Amino acid sequence: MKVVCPGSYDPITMGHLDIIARSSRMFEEVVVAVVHNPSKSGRFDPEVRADLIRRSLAEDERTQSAQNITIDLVSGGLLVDYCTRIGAPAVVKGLRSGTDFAYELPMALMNKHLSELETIFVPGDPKFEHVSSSLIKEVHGGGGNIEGLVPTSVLAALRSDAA
Ligand code: COD
Repeated sequence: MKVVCPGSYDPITMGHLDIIARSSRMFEEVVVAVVHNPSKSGRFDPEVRADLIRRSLAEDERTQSAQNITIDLVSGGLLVDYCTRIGAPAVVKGLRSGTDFAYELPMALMNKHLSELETIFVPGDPKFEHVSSSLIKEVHGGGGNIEGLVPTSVLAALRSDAA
């Protein structure tokens, strides 16, 4: 089955990478979709986010030789329409906590309602339960140590961005 791992990935973290790596073991094809809202500016441009994902996949021994992972940019529109267009019947979402579930469940039900798109929830690795892109940016911006929580290429990009 072809699945989509959608997210903002601004930037990719070790939590995201873990979900992508595990998805690539479970499914034939995994599309990592960088979904961005053209009217909102993130910390990194969508193309840079995609490039950081590509570098992160190359760094991780679970994904560096995986042949079934592709990266795509999705600008505006509904996720269900994108998934229909590329022929993916399901999305994979990582869950860190009950709060994530409460946030994700209405989206999952809406996507099912709109076009029978299924959502597969994968429990996140507890090591990365406290990790989100927004906290990474905040902690790094305040001078905190985020080593081990993001791939090396992301750490380098955050450091050079701040320079
Ligand atoms: N461990 C495990 N999973 C994690 C971790 C972690 N440490 N960090 C993040 N994740 C999971 C998140 O739970 C989420 O499932 C996924 O990774 C992506 O996370 P983010 O933060 O990069 O992305 P979000 O949550 O900002 O992305 C939301 C979407 C862009 C996927 C969503 O808003 C969407 O589908 N938008 C498209 C428009 C649309 O269709 N809207 C209607 C929806 S019903």
